[in-house]
Amino acid sequence: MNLIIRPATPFEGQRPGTSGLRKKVGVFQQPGYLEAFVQALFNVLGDASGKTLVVGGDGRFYNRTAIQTILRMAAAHGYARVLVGRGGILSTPAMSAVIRRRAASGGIVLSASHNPGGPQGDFGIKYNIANGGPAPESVTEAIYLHSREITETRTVDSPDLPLDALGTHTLLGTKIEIIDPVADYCAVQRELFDFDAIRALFARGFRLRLDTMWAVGGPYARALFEGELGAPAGTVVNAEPREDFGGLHPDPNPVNATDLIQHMAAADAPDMGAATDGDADRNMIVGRNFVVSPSDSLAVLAAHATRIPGYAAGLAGVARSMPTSTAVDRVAASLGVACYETPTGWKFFGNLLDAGKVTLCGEESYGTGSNHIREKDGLWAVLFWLNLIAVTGKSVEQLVRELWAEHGRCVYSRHDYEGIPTEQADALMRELRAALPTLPGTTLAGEPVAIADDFAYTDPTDGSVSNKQGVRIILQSGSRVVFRLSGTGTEGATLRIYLERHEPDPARHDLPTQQALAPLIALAEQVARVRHWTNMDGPSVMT
Ligand code: VG1
Ligand code: CO
Repeated sequence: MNLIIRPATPFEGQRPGTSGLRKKVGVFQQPGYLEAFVQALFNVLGDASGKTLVVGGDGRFYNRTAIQTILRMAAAHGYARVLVGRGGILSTPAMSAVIRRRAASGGIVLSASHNPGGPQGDFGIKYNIANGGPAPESVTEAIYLHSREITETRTVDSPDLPLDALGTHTLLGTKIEIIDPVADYCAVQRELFDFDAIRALFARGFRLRLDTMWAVGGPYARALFEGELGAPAGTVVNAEPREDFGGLHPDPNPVNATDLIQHMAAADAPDMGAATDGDADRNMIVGRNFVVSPSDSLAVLAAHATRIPGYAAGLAGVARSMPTSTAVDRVAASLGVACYETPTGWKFFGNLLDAGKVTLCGEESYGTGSNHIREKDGLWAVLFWLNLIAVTGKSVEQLVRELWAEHGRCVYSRHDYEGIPTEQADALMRELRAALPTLPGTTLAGEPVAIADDFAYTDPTDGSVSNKQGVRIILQSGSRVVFRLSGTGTEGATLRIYLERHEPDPARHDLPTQQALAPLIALAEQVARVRHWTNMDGPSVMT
């Protein structure tokens, strides 16, 4: 077996976005494309001797090919050990768990998460650091800069390794271990939740429908819920990971998980429904004919955290991404703990978690998690809800309604305008940013504008600054509209408009969300000329 050094030329646009580098599969299939990015990563990471790397992905099309390429390159780079999930499988939270439990120096996740898969779909790659979390911007920017200066890539001339059986192989001097992809993950969950209480809940006939959307969550959910926790077979549906996610969009929201929503609205609906995304880090929680908004879910978990063994000592603090609703802020205030507001993307929670400043964190995009790992964790959220239901005897809907009764309801919606020509989307944001200084003090949606700015974040632990993280228009009452462009798409631009209004009056908690937000929707149109720039009559997705 020999080391091979190949001359290489840089590819355009290998800048990681909100969560790694995501492109159409065809882009990754270009000869040398993946190699150039991985070499840039290894160049940034430097000396690998004595170090352990973890590799795995969500099983989508191109996962296996990419993993074989990466294993050869990791050997050429001199890693002591590489751990690979059997079949090339590791959900994003499982990757985080493996890195932490096995003291690895980092891991490479192959996933485009909630983006569609298959030969015509998307592929992605992301690096996680030794704490188990996504690399911070300083690292992702360094990778991008190196990708522009690549002159050679290094690999070894070895045949593909058998990924489907546990075992150990040697490539050059590197030990490659094929590991059980679910064991470490399940061990982490066992330390946090009262499995006996959840087991007893299922034994009493509680019915859960858990839709893993033909994605990587399936094997984890089967092992945990139908295996250890005794839920009846068939609790987990769409559980066999497929390379194309069954041709569906593995994004657990009411628009894409329509099958689950229908089941939960039926006369014989189960007690609780849940869904996870492509790489199983997102979750949607549904009660009987009752969809829980992700921001409310985070707030409910925070409010009741001490009922869960892993959080019995209380919360150090909480964090949410800026566009996420302020429901959790209200809970944090009543608990007397700090609430941090970060830019979009899980990488911004890592430092806060490492510093012990926060215990729970979450995003409006169906992401919830805690200090148990450094990624959001879809099945963790399902376990948390089940544990809460088991110990409180309350339904999903009751738990949310109690939150609203105590703190008021943060009525919330996100409007996505997908596939806009990039120039048009940039022009909208430019015009909006230019108008910001003129807005404070003016009246919009019948209220004075209190703040109109572009969100900037200074990390409280390392002082790093992230600018231009989303335009916010906040009215005197706290109602707000936020505009930002997605950093995970692969075609054109996606404009996200986030709308939030606090409703203290319980008599108005059941107003249809879009109706309750109508004045803010009109405000968005007025200040950003959304129809003009997008050339669309309305959002392509509303969640
Ligand atoms: C989206 C979400 C963001 C999330 C990110 C990764 O990013 O808005 O909250 O962290 O996806 O989630 P953007 O830039 O498209 O708005 V996942 O589950 O795709 O890794
Ligand atoms: Co995901």
